Amino acid sequence: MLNSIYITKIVGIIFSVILFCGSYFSNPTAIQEEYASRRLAYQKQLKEEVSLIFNNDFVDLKEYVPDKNFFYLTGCEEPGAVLLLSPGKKFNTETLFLPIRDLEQERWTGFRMAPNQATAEKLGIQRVLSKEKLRTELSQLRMTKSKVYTNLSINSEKTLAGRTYSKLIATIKKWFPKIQLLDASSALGALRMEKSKLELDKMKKAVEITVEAHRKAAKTISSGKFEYQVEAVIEFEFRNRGATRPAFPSIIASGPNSTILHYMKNKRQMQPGDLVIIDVGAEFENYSADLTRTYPVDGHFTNRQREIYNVVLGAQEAALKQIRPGIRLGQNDVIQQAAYQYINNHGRDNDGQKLGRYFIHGISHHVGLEVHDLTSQASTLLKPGMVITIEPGIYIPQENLGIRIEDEVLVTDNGYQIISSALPRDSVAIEQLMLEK
Ligand SMILES: [Mn+2]
Repeated sequence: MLNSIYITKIVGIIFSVILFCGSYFSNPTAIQEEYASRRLAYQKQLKEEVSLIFNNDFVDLKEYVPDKNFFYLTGCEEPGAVLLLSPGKKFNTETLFLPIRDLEQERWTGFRMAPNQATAEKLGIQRVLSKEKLRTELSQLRMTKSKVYTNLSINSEKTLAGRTYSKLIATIKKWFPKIQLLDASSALGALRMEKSKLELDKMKKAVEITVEAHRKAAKTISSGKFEYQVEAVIEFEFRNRGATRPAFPSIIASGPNSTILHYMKNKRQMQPGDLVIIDVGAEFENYSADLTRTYPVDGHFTNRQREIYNVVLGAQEAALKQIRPGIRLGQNDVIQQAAYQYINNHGRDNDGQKLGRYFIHGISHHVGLEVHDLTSQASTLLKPGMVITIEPGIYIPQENLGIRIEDEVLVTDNGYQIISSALPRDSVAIEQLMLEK
């Protein structure tokens, strides 16, 4: 039995430990907790290994975009930051390194976060130190034989972050010659494929903005107008509704351009009888949208255009029916097959040939922080919370006829939900949309 004095002492010690932890992490917000739990989940995947996750840096006057893996783990957009994660058996250490502030430079390029405890509390990250301390911190981890996972691809010169950091990486390799740099993208992809509520809210907002931009575009399209005029209306709508930027170069492809999958010059004058493919997406708080519709420039489809349009729509429906948890998404999967079979068994080209050969791209990709979102190579099965596109298309160059319909779909417990359903898909509804004022 314990003496009551000892009990008082023990209670006292426990109380001070709670107080200490409380001051160390003063009431993390729900958002801070979410980022902290992502870091924990990521570290669990890597077991005992160390990670260095680099953010992009600010380069000259070019538009600054944060690295999406870095953002996913921190919610931080500070240029030039580096996150060091060192999982341990008892305690995980997370340290964010920030560039030393240069007040003279800040007069040109703006305020930067300071490497101190106040920033740590703001971000909900254990420690925030000056980047100068990176070497000391790494040596304390006995890096001489460690593997280090990074978000820079092995061929790092290919990525913006890789180019920005090639000097730092070379320096780290010089400091620790035995270091083995490994690619963290598969571990990150595994986590990023399944979206949280916070992420879904942002993605739905990006979709909502993109739907509104499509609606405005539908009313703008007419023969005599240039593709870039439609692009201007769309991108005005993005920005005016709070999107940061287009998630990818806007595609406004009319007439013969509609048969070119990634046409993005957008400089042709639209002609009577053309179709125009509009494949655009807003980026909202770092999350992308990706929605495609095909409009008749005159406001009404010809019989032939409607015939092919309905084949594409039927293929999209056939693909949608396949979506549920457990279905494999990959090369030649059942979703792709369903769309291909539908296209190949409906309609003909002018030589009487089947149309399968005119469906020349993948039916689907994940969407998220990136428009073609990061995935895990190890796992291709659909799970609830994943968001994918369904985008069949038929492109017949000899008829100047290209049609694509693309929606975003959330995989649910039993099937799917189209999150872009506010935008009409049916050919008659498309014509009505173009008439609205
Ligand atoms: Mn797409």
